[in-house]
Amino acid sequence: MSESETENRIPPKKARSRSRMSIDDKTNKTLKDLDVKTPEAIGELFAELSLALDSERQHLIGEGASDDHERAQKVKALRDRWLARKGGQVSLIDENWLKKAPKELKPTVGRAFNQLRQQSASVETEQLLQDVPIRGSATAHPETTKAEFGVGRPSVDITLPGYRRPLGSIHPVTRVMREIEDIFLGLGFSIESGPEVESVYYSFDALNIPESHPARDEWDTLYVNSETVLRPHTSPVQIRAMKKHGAPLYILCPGKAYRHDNPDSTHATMFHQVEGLAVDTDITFADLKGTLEYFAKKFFGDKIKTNFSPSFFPFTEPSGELVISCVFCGGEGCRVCKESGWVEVMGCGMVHPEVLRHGGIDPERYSGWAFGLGVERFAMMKYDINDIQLFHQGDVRFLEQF
Ligand code: FA5
Repeated sequence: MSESETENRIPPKKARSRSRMSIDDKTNKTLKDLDVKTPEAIGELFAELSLALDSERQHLIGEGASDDHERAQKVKALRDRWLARKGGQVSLIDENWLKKAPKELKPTVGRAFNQLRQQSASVETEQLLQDVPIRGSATAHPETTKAEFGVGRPSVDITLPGYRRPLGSIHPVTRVMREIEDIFLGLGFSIESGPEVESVYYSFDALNIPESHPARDEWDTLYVNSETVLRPHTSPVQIRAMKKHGAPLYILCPGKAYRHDNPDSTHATMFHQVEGLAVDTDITFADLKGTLEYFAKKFFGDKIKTNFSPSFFPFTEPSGELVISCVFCGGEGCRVCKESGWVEVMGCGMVHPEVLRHGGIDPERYSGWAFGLGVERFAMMKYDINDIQLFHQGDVRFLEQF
């Protein structure tokens, strides 16, 4: 290796220290300070500047901006860094390098400077605004944004959350009805349904309530004509199911019922009932008690105590009411349970032999139990709601709580 080759490979001391300087350091010095004396060294120096300009511009484009405001700020910062009249890189080069260049190097510096000035047009505000994208913008290229909306107008931001349609929720009555169904489905019962516009025969006569019977008044309802009514309870489904399936039979009949009751906090003219019916050989009142006690504990919780009080329904004999310890006071006594500690929750009893006969089932061979409960009243106890009317008013503020 010759000496001259060695000299070429090791840069002079000043050149070495120059290579460690930042661009700003260099543009604040003269070519003389930088020990730049040859056209090659000038070429290298401007090449370095050109590279810096391009990489800073590319960096900004790659980084993008989160919105128009940020883009305008970033664009201005880069533009000013290179093109500001006072202190911009181009202006400093003009002042420190070109104007102070030795005569013999001026043409070389001038040419290189002109090239850099042309290149620096790429950091002019208008140009940069086109090139720097807004992150997440639906517009693939900011050029399109400019063409479509004009510079400065916001483009579509696909990162913004969309408009959500509010999701509905299951109505508390439906929720409670399904909960009751689930408990009985688990016991092997199946679901049965019947018409809401029902014949007088199925609503009353077949249930052992002849026309002259005073109990018809109790279930006074809306008559469509003399033969047809809006059913006042779900019990007609019992007869229809017995006729359809025969015995043995274990069914649950959820559905609407209608009565000519004055609306108040516990009465509605339309409400929901769930009817239960079990018909088999050797069915006794003990089966009824055991099943309803199991159901009440499943629905209201294990702490609930159950009891039965005598009652009357024309279609059951004997008849009763399932009574549970008050869910509000735990049996201590409160306004809801009228200080008794107990509340009646559903009518029930052993299916009357006449009713089995109307259903085409031999009462000598089969026996059965039945119950009927009001779903709204169960929901009121479950969710501590004090007005039945709330269920039917469709107020979203009430319904969205479930
Ligand atoms: C009956 O409707 C019987 N069919 C129940 C039955 C079936 C007994 C099978 C025996 C064997 P009752 O009229 O008590 O019974 O009504 C049953 C339940 O419906 C009541 O406990 C109550 O929770 C509810 N209910 C009655 N009327 C209304 C009303 N106007 N608004 C809201 N719920 C009501």
